Amino acid sequence: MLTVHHLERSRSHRILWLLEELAIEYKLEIYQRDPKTMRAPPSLRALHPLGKAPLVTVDGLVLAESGAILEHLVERFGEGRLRPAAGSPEAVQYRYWLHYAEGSLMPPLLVRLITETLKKAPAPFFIRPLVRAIAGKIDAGFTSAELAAHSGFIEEALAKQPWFAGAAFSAADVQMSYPVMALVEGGRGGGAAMPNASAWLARIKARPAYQAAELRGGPNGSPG
Ligand SMILES: N[C@@H](CCC(=O)N[C@@H](CS)C(=O)NCC(=O)O)C(=O)O
Repeated sequence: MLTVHHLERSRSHRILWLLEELAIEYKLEIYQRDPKTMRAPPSLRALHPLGKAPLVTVDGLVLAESGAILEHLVERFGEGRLRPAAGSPEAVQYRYWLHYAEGSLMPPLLVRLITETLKKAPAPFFIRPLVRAIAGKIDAGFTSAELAAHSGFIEEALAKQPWFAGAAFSAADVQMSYPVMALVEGGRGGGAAMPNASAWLARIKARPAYQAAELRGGPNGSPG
């Protein structure tokens, strides 16, 4: 039996969604975030030393890292679905976006989450302006320009084709869903309009499998 260890409102929605797309049966274990810190519960550490979601147990293995899990599940259960044919130009794009989501796009999004948290964090009144100034400097010197560049890059990619790997929906779209939602719906892209990414988000949310994953695992999206 395949088990998905799913943390509420997290990246692990992607795994549920992929399995719904493939119509593969799975057992679902749902974990709640700590209401104060929003961190995962320690029980996830019993499965994997880093204690992060998603985790999947299958064939006697514990799998971590969402892109690696998606690739493994598509290879193991996909029977050719949700990935371009090996050796095709689309397969190159597919691999690129599968890695780009966590490797390039998530880091500046995480920095933005930290600077936003710092700006709102309770602090003694005499320290507050300093904390805000430091967070503002990080954003001005790094985060804002990085996220604007990523937003433009994604807009350009989706202007050429409806899905990240080309004309067909694939697991690369599943992997890109979490950071693109943070950029567009979380307002972390700097406020510039992203019509192509917004239209793509509407297309993914209209998919029955996306909706089925939300019915089983709860609403998608980052908690912060
Ligand atoms: N790059 C990893 C990131 C895993 C990760 O950071 N997961 C978050 C959920 S969105 C988590 O478990 N956060 C809770 C915590 O770190 O305590 C992946 O894509 O699987």
